[in-house]
Amino acid sequence: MNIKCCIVGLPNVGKSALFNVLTNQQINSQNYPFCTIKSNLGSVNVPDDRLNKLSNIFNIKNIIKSNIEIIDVAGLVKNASQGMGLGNKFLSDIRNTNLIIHVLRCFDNTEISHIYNTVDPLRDKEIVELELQLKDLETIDKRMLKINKYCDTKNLLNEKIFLDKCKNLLLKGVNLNYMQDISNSNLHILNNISFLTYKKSIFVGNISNNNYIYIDKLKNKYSLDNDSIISIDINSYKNDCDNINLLIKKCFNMLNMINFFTIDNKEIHSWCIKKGSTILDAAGIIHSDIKKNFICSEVYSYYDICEYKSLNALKLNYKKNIKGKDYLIKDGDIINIKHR
Ligand SMILES: Nc1nc2c(ncn2[C@@H]2O[C@H](COP(=O)(O)OP(=O)(O)OP(=O)(O)O)[C@@H](O)[C@H]2O)c(=O)[nH]1
Ligand SMILES: [Mg+2]
Repeated sequence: MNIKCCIVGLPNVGKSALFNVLTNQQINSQNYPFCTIKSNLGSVNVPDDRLNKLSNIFNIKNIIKSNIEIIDVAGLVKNASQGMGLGNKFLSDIRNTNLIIHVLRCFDNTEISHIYNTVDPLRDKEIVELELQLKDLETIDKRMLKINKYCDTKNLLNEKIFLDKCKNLLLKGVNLNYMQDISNSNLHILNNISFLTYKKSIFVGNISNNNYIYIDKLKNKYSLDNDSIISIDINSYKNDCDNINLLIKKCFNMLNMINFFTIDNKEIHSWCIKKGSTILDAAGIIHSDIKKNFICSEVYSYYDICEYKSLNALKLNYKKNIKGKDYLIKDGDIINIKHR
């Protein structure tokens, strides 16, 4: 399953620097705004200590980790929606992603320029969010025009009512992901339209010298908990490896993803899947033919494997489970699907 995250923020806040750290690439990251003029693509492995443990137990060196695609989007500025800066054409790069990593400059350094001259991540956050909200308003207006043309069916009428509600929220400066108790049919609309402010987001405060003053301000003003904001010293990331790994894990968890594993003679393969998926969904992620011809699956828990150290010992101790297609995959399940 492909997970895509995009890195957004004002120009020159360290987005490409973060992209390089995450993806191990060397794209241009320079001290001037709009250094990035077209989106960059890369990917990062999801760190998972369990894979090394499985590798030792089964004596298999080849590990295939699950990964997340990362897109480094060009910097957004105030009035990008009216064409300022590089305009808002890059917002379409965000549309196809699952999660927004919003980088905020949280370090003082007069040598690194800031497009608005002062360091103020609270203001910066609101500028970028406003541009995303304006894009969503534009999307709603376009959709409303279409609906008004054909608004004789009940479904479209419901959609119109819901979109009006969304519009009112956006006009008040509220992101659509603040909405609670959304009915299934409205969820369907939100997902179909793929609103930018409905996407999950995580903030990265780019700090230096262990100065958390701006992070604290952000946390206080917006009631952000440790799952929604993380501070990283992007420039000295070698000292900040833990936080980089933490960021990847947080993105993964925020999207409600879990891992399951397959093991054969040659390799240990980690796959990711949405929490609440069935083993049949898992089969489809491995190969559509395996899903089509699914019979049943052996399922072992990671913890049992760590305790008993071999599949044979698990079988002897009745720790092998045979599950049918409706079994809900758990994080860390090791599966061996039988198919025709
Ligand atoms: N001192 C310091 N400089 C940083 C830090 N992070 C990034 N920089 C510098 O800030 C400048 C901008 O970084 P980029 O990664 O190019 O910024 P960007 O957000 O991609 O900018 P655009 O592509 O223009 O939108 C570079 O010179 C980086 O070396 C940091 O944590 N501390
Ligand atoms: Mg850049």
